[in-house]
Amino acid sequence: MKQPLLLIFMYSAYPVAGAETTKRVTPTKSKAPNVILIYADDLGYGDLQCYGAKNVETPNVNHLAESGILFTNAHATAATSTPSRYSMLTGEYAWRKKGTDIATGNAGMIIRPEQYTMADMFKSTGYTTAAIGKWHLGLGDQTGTQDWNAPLPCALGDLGFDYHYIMAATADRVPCVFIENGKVANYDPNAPIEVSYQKNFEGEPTGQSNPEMLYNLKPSNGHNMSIVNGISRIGYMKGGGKALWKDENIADSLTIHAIRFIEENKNRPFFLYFATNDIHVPRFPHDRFRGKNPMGLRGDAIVQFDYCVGEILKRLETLGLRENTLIILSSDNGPVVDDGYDDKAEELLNGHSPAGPLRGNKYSAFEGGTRIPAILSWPAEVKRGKTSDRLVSQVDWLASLAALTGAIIPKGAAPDSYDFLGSWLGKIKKDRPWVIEQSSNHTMSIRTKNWKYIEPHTGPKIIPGPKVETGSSAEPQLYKIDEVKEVINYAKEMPEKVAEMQAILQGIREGKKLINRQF
Ligand code: NG6
Ligand code: CA
Repeated sequence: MKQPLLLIFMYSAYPVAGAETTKRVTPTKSKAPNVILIYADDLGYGDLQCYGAKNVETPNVNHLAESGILFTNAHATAATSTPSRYSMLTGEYAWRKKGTDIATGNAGMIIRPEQYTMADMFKSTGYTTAAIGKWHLGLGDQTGTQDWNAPLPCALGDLGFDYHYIMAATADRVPCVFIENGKVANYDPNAPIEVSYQKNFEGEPTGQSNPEMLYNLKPSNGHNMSIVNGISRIGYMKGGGKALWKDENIADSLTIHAIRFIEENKNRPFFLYFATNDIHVPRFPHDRFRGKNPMGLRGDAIVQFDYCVGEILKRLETLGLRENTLIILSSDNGPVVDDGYDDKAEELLNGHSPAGPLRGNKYSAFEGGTRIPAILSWPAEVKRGKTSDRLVSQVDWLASLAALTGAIIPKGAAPDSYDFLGSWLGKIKKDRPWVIEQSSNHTMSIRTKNWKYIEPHTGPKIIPGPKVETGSSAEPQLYKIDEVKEVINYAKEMPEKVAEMQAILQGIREGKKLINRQF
């Protein structure tokens, strides 16, 4: 049985191996805070009211932001889910590791059991840990070999999570069942599950062969394979029976499990990775969130996301845990409008700009792909009502939170994660010297506080389905951040700046430690 943390909590007093040490921050009087990471999917820089959205109300997220710090210059490491989550949970850039692009639902576990994760870090200092929601980092030993009717040979329990209740990949990828502690939740022995990303199972309808069965949502691009709950998906599956999810209940189901985990651990420090399905496609929120904004299903999914945040805050409050719970709310990558289902998201934007003033969306090397909303709230220690334009990256959460808990990161683990706890808590005015971003076609960018350099890449300029600008160009691109929209390319005019940015990027590729250890 795990014991509550007994140490007097002084996050600055512990050296963090494998990561940088921040300037000493005033030791806190609080005992180890609970940590909740609310990680939205495809939520853009302009999608929340507190970030300027006009067409949708997000009172709970606004309230969270008012209770802490709203970051205007926070970055995911990649413009799609799998690499972004990989980097965030391991503290290693995904581009250092093969097989970290958008994963299928039958991908083998991408983070290997021997790797160090954020959950391992929390566990090492006595926290109880859980992952609830979208996973998208593979399960089981090897791609395509999983037997979904038996306990999986490796799952999140091997990555430091004491409890998990997850979707294997995304809601638009089979298998459409929740996995609880390595087994299909609510397993139906009368409907054995088979999954293939190669070919359909005989006699099973697909979106392509039986479009008349798509009573909930039709695809606009791809997504025409197995049909579950009147929605066709990517990949083929058979069976599932009563274990199959209903899209309209996913948010409730995840929230209920998250709240149950909080309740069960109210007397000891816990870490909860709450990765919502919202606002990824297929957007099919519950009826009670429908029609509350002019943007149709995409807006409704934002409203549903906000509700889930509210439920968690409410429960923390009634349990008396809110003061000493550190919550970070963010998103895995930038927004997308039409991501493959005919949900009228584009037609109904009504002037809304999902990426706010930024150029580019999900998938893109432009800022909209990776500059994301980020809010930190910890009433016991962090002043309320602040906005921060510190340049910060999600890859640093691991080392920063390790500095907070006093965890020692083993040598060689989390090589790209640095301790910027002071910046995240608003106690030190320090920018990360640079952040690295990876687009969906692996165009690499480096962004400092004032400049952004995008490496030359010969890929197409537009992804046709979602009509997203990739940001790729055969020419080097250099943009001034204070111009907000990346439009005027200064690369030709400023070759020294280009060379300087290239040199940093090259150094990082080679694994050099380029951040000064003392701030
Ligand atoms: C794309 C899917 C898109 C989405 C994305 C992953 C098509 C046409 N598009 O391939 O719908 O699932 O992968 O999104 O299939 S992510 O946020 O999980 O990275
Ligand atoms: Ca995503």
